[in-house]
Amino acid sequence: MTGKRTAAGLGLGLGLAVLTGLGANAVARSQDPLVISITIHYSHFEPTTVRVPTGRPVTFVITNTDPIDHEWIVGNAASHERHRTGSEPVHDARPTEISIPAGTERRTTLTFPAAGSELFICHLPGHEAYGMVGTVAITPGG
Ligand SMILES: [Cu+2]
Repeated sequence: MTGKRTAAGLGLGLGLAVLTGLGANAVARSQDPLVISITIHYSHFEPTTVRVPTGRPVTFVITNTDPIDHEWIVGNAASHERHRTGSEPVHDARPTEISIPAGTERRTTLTFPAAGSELFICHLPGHEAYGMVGTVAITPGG
């Protein structure tokens, strides 16, 4: 019993060590991921604009309340153009491309290096035209 608890504690410790990078406690707090929740309802994102700072991990918690599957793909204009003509049915390998099956929640953590704006779009057929588009506004972080 105690052996199991110790192993779990070790795993947690290792996870925290990874999250805080080089173990510099002074900066650990500002490097904790910022959590942003996005809900999908009636094939629309809510909110449609989210604001993030540069250089800080951001965990997006995306909840699909619809009875159909959706995607959340974030990137610049070029990456979206690639997805409009692409044929990948399911996304899981990249943190910028998430498939959210009907009635489920998915999380992804990203860091935006440069200020500016990117779009998040569902590229399933017809969904972008229906309005499944949102904006990530990226401002210089402290
Ligand atoms: Cu969709």
